[in-house]
Amino acid sequence: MHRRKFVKKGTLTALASIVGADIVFGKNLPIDYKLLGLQDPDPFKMFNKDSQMVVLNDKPWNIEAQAHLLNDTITPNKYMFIRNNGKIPEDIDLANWTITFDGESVKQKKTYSLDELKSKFKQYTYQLTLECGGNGRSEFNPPAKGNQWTIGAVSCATWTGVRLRDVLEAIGIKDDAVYIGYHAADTHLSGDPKKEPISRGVPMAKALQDETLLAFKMNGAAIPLAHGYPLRLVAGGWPASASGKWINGISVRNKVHDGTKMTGTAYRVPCNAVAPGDKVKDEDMCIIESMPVKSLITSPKTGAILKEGKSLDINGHAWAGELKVAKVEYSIDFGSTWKTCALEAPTNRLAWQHFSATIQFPKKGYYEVWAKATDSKGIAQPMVLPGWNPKGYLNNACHRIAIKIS
Ligand SMILES: Nc1nc2c(c(=O)[nH]1)N[C@H]1C(S)=C(S)[C@@H](COP(=O)(O)O)O[C@H]1N2
Ligand SMILES: [Mo]
Repeated sequence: MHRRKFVKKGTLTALASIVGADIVFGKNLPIDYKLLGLQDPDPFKMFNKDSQMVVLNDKPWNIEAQAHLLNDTITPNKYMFIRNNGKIPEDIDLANWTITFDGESVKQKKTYSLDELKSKFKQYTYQLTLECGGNGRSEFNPPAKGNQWTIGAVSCATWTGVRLRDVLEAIGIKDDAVYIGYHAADTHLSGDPKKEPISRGVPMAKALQDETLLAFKMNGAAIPLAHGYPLRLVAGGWPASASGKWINGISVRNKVHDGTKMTGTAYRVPCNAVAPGDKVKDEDMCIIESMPVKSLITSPKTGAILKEGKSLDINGHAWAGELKVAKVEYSIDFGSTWKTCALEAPTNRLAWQHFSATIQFPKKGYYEVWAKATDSKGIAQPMVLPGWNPKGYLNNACHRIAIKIS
């Protein structure tokens, strides 16, 4: 007779503590059996996310919000999207964390500990919009490879830290400085320690803006691990890929930074519009800088049902990269006519702006509420998909929700 091997008692006790309960019939388990409760780590628990968040990928972890989850003025961690290119660093040694400034264009190489950064430089807090360049990618046709973000790869939390500018001025940068590039502690999916999952950056003008921070707090507390603990670059209004998480180095470059995902087609769009599906040469692709104007209706949730005669309050946010949002309008007749929403000023530059409106519907039936923001230069969101591009970036088409009046 075939003899099966069973799990040992010590192993069972250990397993029980991981699944969080006594494994009642554990003695019947074959030795190589994998308990269902152990197979998949629960990302919502692991990252303190709301269970309505949507997991797009687990290797690496990429998780997005839904529109109605983003209703808060300041995005709490539980509703903040996660975008990773590599593996989240483990075993972070806070006491020994350092950041080194180097590159062709620093006067001398310099390393700071976190305590030094915090004590030597003045601290600032800003609310900053971070939107993934690929937010909205799922709608492009022909489709683009990569995480199929719908609308949920945007957040606007408060970030506290020191100004990158103050640190660069203390170190001294040469006149030929053109760009900064970040280096970080996350590891490449291949496991190759020499490869960086991502190492992007921004031109000096953006690096030296008041709001560009080396941040160590998010929403008043230590930055959650998935969002860059213990130190993160935050460059609001630009594709969030420029905001390096877990950073331990900044290189001041005398040319456009050429780190991983700065070159080729990554975070670039055709310099001139192309037809959907066209091949574009690398040299005809331009780096994405300020993000385009966009808005999101965060309340009510799409599909809301309302009694006839009742008015509907809508709420949402609008943002426009480096620019301010000048107006937000809504339409209930598929874009034929538009009415103005109330629009608040941003808390500070590069923070999203809150809008609201009270809507009356003429009679029973199915409606869609569309929202359209216009930036301070008069550029509005398109109602249909904007320019197709090979990697599916910068979809800022109008957001829509369905409403039924019964
Ligand atoms: N070190 C490091 N920084 C990173 C990334 C990364 O993979 N590694 N992803 C970038 C991208 S593409 C985005 S959209 C944002 C996402 O920030 P979040 O996960 O805090 O929302 O982080 C950016 N910074
Ligand atoms: Mo991103």
